[in-house]
Amino acid sequence: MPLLKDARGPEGLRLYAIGDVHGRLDLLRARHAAIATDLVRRPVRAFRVIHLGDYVDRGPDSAGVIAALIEFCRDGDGVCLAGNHDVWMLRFLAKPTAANSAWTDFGGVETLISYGVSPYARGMGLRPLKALGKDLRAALPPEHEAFLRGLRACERHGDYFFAHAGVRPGRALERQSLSDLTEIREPFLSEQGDFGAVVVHGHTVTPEPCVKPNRIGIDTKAYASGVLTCLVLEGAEKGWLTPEGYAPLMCEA
Ligand SMILES: [Mn+2]
Repeated sequence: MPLLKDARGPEGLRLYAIGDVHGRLDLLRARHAAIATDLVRRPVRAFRVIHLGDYVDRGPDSAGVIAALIEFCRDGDGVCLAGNHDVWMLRFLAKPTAANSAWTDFGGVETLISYGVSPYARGMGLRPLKALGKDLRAALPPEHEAFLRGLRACERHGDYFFAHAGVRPGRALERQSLSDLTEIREPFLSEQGDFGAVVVHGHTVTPEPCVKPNRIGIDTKAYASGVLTCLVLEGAEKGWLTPEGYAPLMCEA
């Protein structure tokens, strides 16, 4: 399987991959607008916008992000992969107990607020998890829950494999587990070998996109940095969507 410098996507299909959004509706909207502009400037037969997961938590408007993604993906040109935060939210919804408190501990509080649920007791700590779960259940529109349940674990196009966190080295791409696809860091990040495709992922924050011969990481911590990275792949071409437009990726990898 080719490494990045020789990797190719399917002919005639432009792939846009967007990193971890984490409640930043403003940045997601700007990215979608930039894609629309790019498609006018550089028309293409077909395109697909692959969102790499972690739509909720940390940033201010998770509810708005989910509503925008539902709308954006309606016409079939967009797809949304599952991130660990999205999975955690669903688990909390199903069972709001200490076993699933990773969600409220790592940014879920902001998501609750975005759905109009107040997470704190007056001047005190978090309200009981059970009560939060009940209020979230009441506040969450059914189509938002259906969106979260419908997230895909991964997607492959040509020589590229897309997943939120990465893959387990040594295991076939078709046999990866949901927990690895949505949560893995090591030994994926240090692996220098060929995964069977170039893996495009988010989840692990880097100040700049991380371009390696066997993977591209594009989580640039949008919720805090304001930079929501968008990778563009088309045939043998690789590049970025910058505020100024399309910029080719110089690739020695
Ligand atoms: Mn993540």
